[in-house]
Amino acid sequence: MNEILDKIAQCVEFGKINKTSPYPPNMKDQDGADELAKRALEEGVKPDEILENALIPAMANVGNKFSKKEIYVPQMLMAAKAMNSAMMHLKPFFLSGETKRKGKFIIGTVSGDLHDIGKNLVAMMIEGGGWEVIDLGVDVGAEKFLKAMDEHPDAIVGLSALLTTTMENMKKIVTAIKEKYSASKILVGGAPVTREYCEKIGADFYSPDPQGAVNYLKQLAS
Ligand code: B1M
Repeated sequence: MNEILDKIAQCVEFGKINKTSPYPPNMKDQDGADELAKRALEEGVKPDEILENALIPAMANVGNKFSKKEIYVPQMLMAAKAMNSAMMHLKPFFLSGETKRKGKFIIGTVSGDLHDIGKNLVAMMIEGGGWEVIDLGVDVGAEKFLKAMDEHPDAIVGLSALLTTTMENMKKIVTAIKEKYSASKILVGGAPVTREYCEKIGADFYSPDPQGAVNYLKQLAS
């Protein structure tokens, strides 16, 4: 069983989606995360074992390498695609409640801002960390965040901002959420955001990269 989990982890870490995908060249014609995850389930491996012992450690390696600048956005996106291809087979078990997730995470890019590449990376790393992600998309205002919080009151919230011009909206959203859900935990990030800004607007945590976000959630869940 360890062998198939190791293979899935390797496919995710190096971005091997399925047998027909040409990337990475040294894994050409080999099964990818897609086929291997399907086979593992058929062989009776539990979905949470695949998540905990293959996808999560692989994505943690990806996150750490990205933080250390050993890999860049394209490699991370390939890893995300490979992870998603495995997740497709696991999701029905999570959605049915048969297998538990660590918690819920609501994420969105703040109102006025349409940048979503960084937000998507954070979302997929957190999903790879075993959380259910509710992705509200881009240009998301306080009202939409509050509506999502009404539906998932114990979710942790993540806000991403890339524009200095609309960064101020992060403050408005944090204030609105904290007014209604004072015990909520809010994580912020994005190129112009800093730890000082996070403290100034009353958010709980700032992470410069996806792995920091995953680590923060892990710490909250333990
Ligand atoms: Co825009 N853009 N853009 N843009 N764009 C920037 C951000 C800019 C710095 C370019 C520049 O002028 N040098 C500049 C902002 C300047 C500023 O505010 N100080 C800018 C501008 C001005 C604009 C427009 C206003 C341009 C115009 O129309 N005149 C316009 C605004 C549209 C709008 O949002 N309303 C605009 C539009 C666009 C495109 C649509 C063309 C496209 C976005 C496509 C998309 O996202 N789907 C785009 C792009 C691609 C960029 C650059 C080139 C790249 C951004 C990116 O994806 N980086 C960017 C310049 C640059 O950064 N070199 C630029 C890669 C991504 C992985 O990094 O998002 O920082 P990042 O995410 C990181 C971390 O920040 C962190 O993790 C990620 C991985 O490490 N992180 C979090 C992010 N969110 C997090 C949340 C967390 C934790 C960590 O917790 C919740």
